[in-house]
Amino acid sequence: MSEVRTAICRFCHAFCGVNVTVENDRVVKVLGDIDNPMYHGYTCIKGRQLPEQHYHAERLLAPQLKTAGGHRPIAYDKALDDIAEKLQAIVRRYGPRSVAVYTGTFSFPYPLAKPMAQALLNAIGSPMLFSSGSIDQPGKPMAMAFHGRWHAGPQPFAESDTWMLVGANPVVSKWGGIPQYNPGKRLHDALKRGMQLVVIDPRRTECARKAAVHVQCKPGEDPTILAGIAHLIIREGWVDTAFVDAETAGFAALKEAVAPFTPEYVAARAEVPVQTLVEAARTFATGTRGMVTAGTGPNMAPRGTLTEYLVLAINTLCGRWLRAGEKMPNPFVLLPTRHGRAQPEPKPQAYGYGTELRVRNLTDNAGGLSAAALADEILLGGEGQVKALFSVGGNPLAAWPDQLKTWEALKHLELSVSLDIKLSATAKMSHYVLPPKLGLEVPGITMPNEGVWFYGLSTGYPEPYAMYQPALVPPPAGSDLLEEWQVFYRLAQRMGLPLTLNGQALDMTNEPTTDELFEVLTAGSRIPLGEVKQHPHGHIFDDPSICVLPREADCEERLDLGNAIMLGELREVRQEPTTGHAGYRGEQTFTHRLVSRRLNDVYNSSGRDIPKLMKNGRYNPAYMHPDDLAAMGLHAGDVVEIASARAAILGVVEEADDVKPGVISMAHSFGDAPTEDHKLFSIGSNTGRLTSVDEDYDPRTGMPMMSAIPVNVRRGDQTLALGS
Ligand SMILES: Nc1nc2c(c(=O)[nH]1)N[C@H]1C(S)=C(S)[C@@H](COP(=O)(O)OP(=O)(O)OC[C@H]3O[C@@H](n4cnc5c(=O)[nH]c(N)nc54)[C@H](O)[C@@H]3O)O[C@H]1N2
Ligand SMILES: Nc1nc2c(c(=O)[nH]1)N[C@H]1C(S)=C(S)[C@@H](COP(=O)(O)OP(=O)(O)OC[C@H]3O[C@@H](n4cnc5c(=O)[nH]c(N)nc54)[C@H](O)[C@@H]3O)O[C@H]1N2
Ligand code: SF4
Ligand SMILES: [Mo]
Repeated sequence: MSEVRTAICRFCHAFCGVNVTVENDRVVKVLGDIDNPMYHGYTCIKGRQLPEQHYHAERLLAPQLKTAGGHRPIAYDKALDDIAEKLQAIVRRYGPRSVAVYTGTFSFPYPLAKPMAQALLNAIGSPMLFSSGSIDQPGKPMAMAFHGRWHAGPQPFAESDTWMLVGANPVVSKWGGIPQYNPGKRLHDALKRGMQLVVIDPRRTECARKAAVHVQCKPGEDPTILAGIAHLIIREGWVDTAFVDAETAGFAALKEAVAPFTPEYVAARAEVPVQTLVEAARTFATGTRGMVTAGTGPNMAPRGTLTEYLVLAINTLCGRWLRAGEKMPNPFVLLPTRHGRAQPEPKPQAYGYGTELRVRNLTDNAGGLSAAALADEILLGGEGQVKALFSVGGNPLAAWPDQLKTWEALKHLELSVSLDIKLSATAKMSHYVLPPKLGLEVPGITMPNEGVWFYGLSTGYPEPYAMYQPALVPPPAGSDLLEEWQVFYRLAQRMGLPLTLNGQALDMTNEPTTDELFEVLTAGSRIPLGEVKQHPHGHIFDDPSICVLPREADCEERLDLGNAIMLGELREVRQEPTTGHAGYRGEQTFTHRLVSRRLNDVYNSSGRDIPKLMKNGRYNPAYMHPDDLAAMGLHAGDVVEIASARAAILGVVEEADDVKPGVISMAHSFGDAPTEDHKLFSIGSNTGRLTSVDEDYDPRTGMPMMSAIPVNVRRGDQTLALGS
């Protein structure tokens, strides 16, 4: 029997609405759902591989215990008994803080995973919850805390006539800037309407090719470029003075701080023509509606927080925030109603509160506890040392910065547990690997993409869309699997600890169902979950009556254009050398800068083992401009050594005329432990190894330099091309 059901693709965070063909309890085909009102039938090549992902030969179908002879299957009940006992012993011996949880990319699609892990940590009394968001774009919430959040939010993409993307490529990444739900169509429609797009990126990306102005800059110069754009906006009189006068403080300080960033200075330093820079500023500022948004590139380059702050400042200078009476684009569906107000929110404390980490004076901060400090927390002896680590849908050895340190740290743990579908680079090092059920085997809701609203300037769904998906197929026959949340619930049961979810105490005797917990998670939602369930293709729960409310009479908040910390950093930027590749430290010179990027066919470290996603190769090429290759006598396929101040990796060069000369563009989360480096051609190499968590980092978020990394390139060991 064959039937077609609708589902939420959870291969990535974009959650496309898809049609799934099920035969004899197995998924056989996945295509886009043309009747879905948010995605309109879109899928990408990854999503169409959900059957291959679900029935992959290397998918773990039972928990694994690490033994001297490798990982061996073990029953879930037994694994959880053992882990609970070990956890209790560790807490008794070293205290609650010795237990840490890291939630990675694949905790996002399963919205109960992180809150349940958090609930267990709370019950144990450990504050040590870290997420991949802290090594992604922690500068976004940090800058928002400095500048202030406009309660009603930004102007929507669909109504804008101009837009600026700074180091983001949403058409491929399906992440911020253009709403990430079929972004290609949204961009196409916007350009047809006449939108003028500006892209600032060292690579002529898929988005840059559609831009009216592409600023193909030297990487790492975003604070300089954005200060230059703010300078032009002020100098040319493009400021929305009514808005700035009424809603902001600190304009004079900003004006003074950007004054030295003349177009000539910026253009020379960022290696772009003066005219292009002026055009970029003019195109954005003389449009009537639209936002500047930044992506991972500049957020991972030095001073990501400052970049995000200047992004906010430019939007504010141009008054690009929703005003009273305008329709709220998305008043939420599965979250409580958002009645936007045309006023700034009170600014939260940005950093310096809550848990203190034991290294680099880091504290809790708006961007969350820094996962970049977790390796040190494991390695550094003394009170509070982390002894047990759970990785939930993450791959620290592949994804964390400073891979050599991470490698040492993971070897150091007394208890390491990976919740993963396969023996990833990290799982291979873990004492226990606990495999979960996958997306089509468990219920799902689109709520996480509503929550994206709170992440910096991102908006999540541009309209009040929601969808629920029931479990569609059973997990493979004979498997022994649990959902991620169940692992934490059952550990708590075994440890006799009570758990609280969304303020509600859970029944610790009779295990609730996922659907019951979804009800707890969505309590108070604008639309009841039960109503969302009535719409198998997803639905836009529009309510045109929900409009932006006026400023409250007693509101005294103002957006801060003159934050002293940020403008102090900007003055430091102006003191830096303007040529070469000296990086944060300035004591060495380098030939190139290595930048981050996403590849369409893989998702961080996922997908590289699925045949249709491997057709472009299994490694992460080191993309370089043909002139750079010619100058070094290199050809596509040659092995190079790429050396930063921290370490060296090997790469396989690929010719790419869309990359600016002097730049190497390379994807992250490839490779494995250093002992596997000879497999370069089948596993790629790890750019995280080039970064240093304790030399080049943001002092408040702990975010290390993970893009625009100064490196030297030279010919490497060509025999590897034969070996792997
Ligand atoms: N140098 C450098 N480093 C970077 C970046 C960069 O650009 N450059 N990017 C950073 C960013 S933005 C991020 S978000 C992080 C990502 O950091 P991580 O999230 O730690 O890394 P991933 O590779 O996404 O790990 C996801 C893991 O989840 C597993 N998995 C797949 N499906 C499921 C599932 O359904 N359930 C569970 N439990 N597990 C599953 C996969 O097998 C994989 O091992 O990396 C960061 N690191
Ligand atoms: N197919 C696919 N999709 C993904 C992922 C994936 O691995 N594959 N990863 C997911 C994750 S975890 C995230 S966080 C999002 C990220 O989503 P995006 O932020 O859109 O990430 P990228 O596509 O890497 O775009 C970053 C851009 O920044 C540019 N860049 C690098 N350094 C600099 C710099 O110093 N300055 C400037 N101006 N630009 C710079 C790069 O050339 C690149 O084009 O994507 C998600 N989506
Ligand atoms: S973009 Fe691709 S992988 Fe991501 S949800 Fe959509 S179909 Fe799935
Ligand atoms: Mo990310």
